[in-house]
Amino acid sequence: MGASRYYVTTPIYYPSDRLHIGHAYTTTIADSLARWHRLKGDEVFFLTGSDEHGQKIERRAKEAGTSPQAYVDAIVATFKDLWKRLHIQYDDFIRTTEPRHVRVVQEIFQRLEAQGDIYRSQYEGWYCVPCETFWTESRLVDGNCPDCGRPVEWVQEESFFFRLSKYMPRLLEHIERHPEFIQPESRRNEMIQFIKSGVEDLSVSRTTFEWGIPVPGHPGHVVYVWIDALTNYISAAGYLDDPDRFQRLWPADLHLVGKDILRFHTVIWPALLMALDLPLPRQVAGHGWILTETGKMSKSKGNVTDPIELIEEFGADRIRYFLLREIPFGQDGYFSREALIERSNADLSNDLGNLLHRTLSMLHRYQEGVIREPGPEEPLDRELAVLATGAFAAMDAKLQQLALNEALEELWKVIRRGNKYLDQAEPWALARDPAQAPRLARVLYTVAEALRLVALLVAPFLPQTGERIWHQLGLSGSVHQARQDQLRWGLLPAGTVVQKPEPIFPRLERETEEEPAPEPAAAPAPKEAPKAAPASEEVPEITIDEFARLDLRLARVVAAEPVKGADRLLKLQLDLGAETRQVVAGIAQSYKPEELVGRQVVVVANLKPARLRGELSQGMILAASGPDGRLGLVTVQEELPPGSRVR
Ligand code: ME8
Repeated sequence: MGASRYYVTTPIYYPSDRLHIGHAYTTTIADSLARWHRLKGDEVFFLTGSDEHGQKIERRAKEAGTSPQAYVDAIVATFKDLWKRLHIQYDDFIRTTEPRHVRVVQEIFQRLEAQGDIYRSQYEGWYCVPCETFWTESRLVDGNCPDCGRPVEWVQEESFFFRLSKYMPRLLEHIERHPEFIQPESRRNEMIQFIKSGVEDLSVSRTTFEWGIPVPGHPGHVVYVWIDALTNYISAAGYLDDPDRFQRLWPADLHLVGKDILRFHTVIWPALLMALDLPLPRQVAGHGWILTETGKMSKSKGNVTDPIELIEEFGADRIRYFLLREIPFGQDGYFSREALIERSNADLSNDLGNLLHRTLSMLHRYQEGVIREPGPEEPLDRELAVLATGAFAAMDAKLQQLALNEALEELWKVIRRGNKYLDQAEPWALARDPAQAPRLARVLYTVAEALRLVALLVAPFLPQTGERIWHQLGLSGSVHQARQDQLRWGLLPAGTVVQKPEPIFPRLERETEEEPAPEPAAAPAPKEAPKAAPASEEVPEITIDEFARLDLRLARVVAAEPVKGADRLLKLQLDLGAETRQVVAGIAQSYKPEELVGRQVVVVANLKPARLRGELSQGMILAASGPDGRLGLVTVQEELPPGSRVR
């Protein structure tokens, strides 16, 4: 796959207010695609910015008692702060008040006027200030704006018009010839219908406000929103300033927008480009809405979720993962804290975090934290290697269709397979036989190497996570510097010293849970710890049938980690032969997690599941408690398969 150039954009957002999670959604998608193309070795240009002119901002600034420029300066600073916290790595941030942009807009206006594509006429119509949109009488709903429902104003003014209608036949032809131009498919059909229903020329100047780019040669007129805003995509690429650079960058590969502004990008923007004799962008893709229980999130409705608060609480990568994984591109999706917590616990803690933790714990426990020269590869190892090396192409194919959620699903197949691989390869059993050292080295090598690939492939989507896995694996440099050629299997060098495992995604407490059930832990709480073994006569006699109701099973501890905020609890993953279970046990004061991995324990397997500190516990492990509260785990003398019945 040869490297090529990749130019991706987000909308330039209005600095009329702070951004919300909906804006973060568009930008996270663009950032992930940009990072993916960097991994592929492409020359990437990822552009975002701010759309700073217009009547709404003029009014807001006035209300705030400040100048429009000072007003937008302050808000744009919050945009940049948000992008930093969300780890958005843009290559350029264009502000429409910058001279490099103003110059392009004025020159374009003049040129279109000179060639007769912009003409002077009279504009009359109903205008919605918050939406900055004109409406014909017939579109009004009860005399109000059909979009936001608020009152419209009658506006009559001299205005310049762009001959939009003239370009519609050419545009239709383009859309029909390039099925990839408008995504998703359903929106493409909508746009075709819209164009066929008849498009009028477009008013492109205003005399009713001042906060805009002056129309050259016509005092009193300022350029109206769309010519000003849309041209950011070429002004930032060096349209007039740097023709060589522009030549290299234009046309853009992807304009990523919300469905609200898809029409402007697929009707007005292509027509403007045609009038300027410039090639059209390869693709314009409109995504769906992030909704909350009160409907579409929007600044004017006041039901917005502040992404900065969420990032502070959950970390950027959990938010990014949720947005990318939960909502299929083009569809609307609900955002809720509950869903975020659930996604994070299931995919990030249980699958990814657990795989990393198990692998590193065992490398420390059995190999002093060193990746050893591996023994011969067996079919089971090959299977994981093939899946992990195939993931890049599988993900790339999904990303070309903008199916980011499915691309992540492809990667999670590798992660889940990695966990299953460990269960099947049983390194804890190999570790007990010195003759198996080369095999053990192979198993741990295989899973660590799979994790190296996971770090590279997850990094475009979850930049901090990729980096943390990379470092915990003991790899040098930054995962973000690595390129596609690093995705070959077997590049992890023997001799690498891995770091101590540090949980990358501690499980989050669910919020709607009832009070936790009493702990079915092996050990009672220290304050209740018996001073001596209770006398048997205190417990009533039972029959053999009553005893038989207990399903006691032998299990092997495959992973153990502390439970956040509970100093007595450990969360254990137990292999019961036919299944793996999670059990939370109150043994943290007697055992360290790393001491437990590989041990045989006895579990009450038919105990009703309970939640402890938000963690699911499916059973209870047995331990004897000594007079000082010290515990002794119950085990069996012989090596027997996990799942063996204890009676
Ligand atoms: O429209 N769900 O700026 P804007 C998902 N300046 N995405 C959402 C969203 C939601 N609930 N709400 C907003 C403008 N967005 C113009 C653009 S481009 C040349 C000019 C996202 O600040 C989505 O990407 O109103 C939408 O298109 C954009 O924010 C609108 O941002």
